[in-house]
Amino acid sequence: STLRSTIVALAAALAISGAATAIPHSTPAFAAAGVEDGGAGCAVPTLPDAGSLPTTAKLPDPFKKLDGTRITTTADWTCRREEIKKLSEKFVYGEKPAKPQSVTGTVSATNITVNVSHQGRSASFSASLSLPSGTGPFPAVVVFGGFGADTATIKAAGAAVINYDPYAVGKEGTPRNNKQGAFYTLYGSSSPTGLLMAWAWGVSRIIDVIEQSGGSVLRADATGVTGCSRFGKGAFVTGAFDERIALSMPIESGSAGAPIFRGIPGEGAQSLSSAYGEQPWLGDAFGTFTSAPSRLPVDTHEVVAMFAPRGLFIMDNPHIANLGPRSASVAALGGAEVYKALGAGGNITYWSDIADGTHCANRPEWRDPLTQNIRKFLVGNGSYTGQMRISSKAQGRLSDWVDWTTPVLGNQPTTPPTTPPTTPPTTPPTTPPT
Ligand code: MCU
Repeated sequence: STLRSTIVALAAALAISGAATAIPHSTPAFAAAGVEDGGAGCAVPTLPDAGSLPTTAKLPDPFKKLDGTRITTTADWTCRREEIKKLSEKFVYGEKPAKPQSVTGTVSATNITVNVSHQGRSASFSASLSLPSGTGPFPAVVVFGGFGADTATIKAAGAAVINYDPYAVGKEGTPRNNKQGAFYTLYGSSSPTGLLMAWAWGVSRIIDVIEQSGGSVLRADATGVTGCSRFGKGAFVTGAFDERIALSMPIESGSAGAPIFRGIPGEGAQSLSSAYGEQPWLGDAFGTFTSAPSRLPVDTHEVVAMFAPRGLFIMDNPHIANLGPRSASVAALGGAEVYKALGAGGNITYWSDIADGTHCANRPEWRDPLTQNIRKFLVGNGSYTGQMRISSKAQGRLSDWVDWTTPVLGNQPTTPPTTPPTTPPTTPPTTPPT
């Protein structure tokens, strides 16, 4: 189609212009920003009311601002991203509060403790830490829950593993009007914010503690996040909403994770009402959209875009339609258009080309891209180029879902990090296992 060839032509043009500003491969191509939300200062217009949203069968245009005009420069992305953030907080996940009044804690070689307090309410949680071999300070990957992530490969690639128990921050099994866990201790058990965003907030507070710890054990500028299934949903939301996270690796996340909401009913994935009702993962406000996702003013391709230009490696399982892998591939392809427009098309990978259909299995196909992504975005010694490795079993077609084209953005720098990226360690990487 015309649209498809336009996108291809634009992508080619961008690939050429991108080559002129090549970044040395010995440093991460794009360091994470030093702040959780670089667009916090943007003046976002009033958001629409839930009751007045039009039905839009196709995916919203990620480049189109709330005022109806499209962004024209890469610098414009910061405030457009903030609009997407606010829309997805209001209609999908619930609000993520900024850093509370007090965050304190410790980082030892084996443990991280976090104490938070806000307006007279306090809570604490901790996470065990497992260091790789070699000499620190190390990058670290926050691993949600105890399954599905290949922690051996993460450590062999040179990153520490932070074992995060999301249930300490947001418990499952509670009704929406009596949510529990550290987040809800601070913000109230009837907070409309869902568990995924509560979990995301908890990871952000761990990063606060790492930042404040003096940097002898862990590097604050090299944090990753991963998890499988419900914890893949958590890893997806966590990485999207904290720009300090340099690499996010959601695995088989399913409905309420990466898949476009609009594609889930047609694909026969876990229904939106099932995902909304099973656990309070999504925010309370999502309740009015479970049977009308085409009224959402935002979809997950734009949540994917919120990661840009940071590292994103989405792992998915094409053998289980309930996970919505076709809809997840559309989210990745749609979000990748924003990566390309920012000149960072090589920073996103979607990989569902795997043999074993077992949910959350340890997969040989992902070992190499996992290692490569960790080296590039966390350790700082890699030169991996991201790819769309979509299984023929569950291939979404972006052209079925979009009626917008990808703009050529003016050549302003992308959101500059507030602090210069740290010089990567000069020690050679440890030899990977064979
Ligand atoms: C894919 O994630 C979920 C799924 O949404 C749930 O319906 C099911 O109960 O659990 C999956 C999961 O977390 O498996 C470990």
